[in-house]
Amino acid sequence: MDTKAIVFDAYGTLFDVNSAAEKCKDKIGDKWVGFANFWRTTQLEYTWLRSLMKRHKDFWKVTEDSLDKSMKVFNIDMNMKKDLLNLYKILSPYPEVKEILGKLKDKGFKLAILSNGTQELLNELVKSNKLDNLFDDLFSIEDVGIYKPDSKVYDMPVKKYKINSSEITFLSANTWDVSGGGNYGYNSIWVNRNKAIFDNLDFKPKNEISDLTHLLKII
Ligand code: LAC
Repeated sequence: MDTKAIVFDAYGTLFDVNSAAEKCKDKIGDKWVGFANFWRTTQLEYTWLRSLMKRHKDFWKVTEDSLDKSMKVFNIDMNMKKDLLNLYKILSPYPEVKEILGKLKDKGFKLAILSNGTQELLNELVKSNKLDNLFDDLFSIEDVGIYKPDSKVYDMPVKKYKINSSEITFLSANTWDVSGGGNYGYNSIWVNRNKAIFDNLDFKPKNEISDLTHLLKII
């Protein structure tokens, strides 16, 4: 495998998207998991629908719009909206992330994030978690104005680093994003943290890992 750059999805792959709702679970109650999953699914649906409708709105506004609907569906006190949004800006990374990124950097790999998030959101996520010195680039889809899995998004690191798509190892926990990057030509690896089932979208990753620690053995 001739990897020149390792590119990571952000939400769900490096950062735990459920951690905002989890931090409010005392107030939300047992339904917090269902609510968190519904919020995430709605948020992603809005990105795909807006791309297809050519009605782009940035990821922060989409996150707020999808939260608003999810709070209504799950009958959650609207006074919590601000707290949930503020927590979404500082989502926690998964436990192994910092150590593994440090080891990959020491091995000399170029490291980047490629995400639906705005530049401001990505900056805040890495800064608040003290990961900002580990990345060469934080690529935001705002630079191309359309969401994943449009190929313009996956083009960004290829153009910047002037390398072939197959020289990029791309990691995502989101099955559709693994397929998007894989169909584009990346060496796409699925971070299957929750023993999920893969999609049928004309791409199967050669590698599936349960968390980032396994990446060190295959890269
Ligand atoms: C992202 C979403 C897809 O970070 O997780 O782009």
